Amino acid sequence: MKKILTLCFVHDTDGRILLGLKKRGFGAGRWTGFGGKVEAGETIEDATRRELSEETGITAHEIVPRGILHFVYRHTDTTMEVHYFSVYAYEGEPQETEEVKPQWFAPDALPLEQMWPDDKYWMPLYLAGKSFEGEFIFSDYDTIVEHSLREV
Ligand code: 6U4
Repeated sequence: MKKILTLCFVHDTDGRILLGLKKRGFGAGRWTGFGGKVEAGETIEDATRRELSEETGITAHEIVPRGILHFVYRHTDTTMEVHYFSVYAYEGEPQETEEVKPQWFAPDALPLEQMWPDDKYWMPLYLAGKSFEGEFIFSDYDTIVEHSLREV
């Protein structure tokens, strides 16, 4: 089964990046950007804004597309097509919700060991302002068995 999802990272004017500690559900215990499934009748951009607002209370003024990654979770027979975005202009202050605890990080001090294992590969491209495309094949949620990644 293939799912379409979104993921966005918010940046403040001091160059910090907002991550959320997922408290429950898929990816619980990991620091990630904000996002989720695209619902019926919604565009990918709509879903990106909605998930950011639901998970942090922030309203994005503009979302900038940054790339697409495919995650194949062989052990669950699931493929996720995840659309990445950046947010530089927004309204509101991040609030903790039942699902996510938000926290600002300096880009050179991201908690990579508590993030998805693929983040080490694509995050340097993301932070360098590049757009990217790739695929990561997992044998379990902690183990990447194959991957491809390119700048676009
Ligand atoms: P529900 O349970 O309906 O609230 P929803 O919030 O719609 O779920 P969820 O939490 O399943 O969706 O979304 C998973 C999030 O995790 C998406 O933003 C995509 C992201 N994601 C999944 N695998 C990832 C990976 N390997 N690396 C990564 N983000 C990943 O950086």
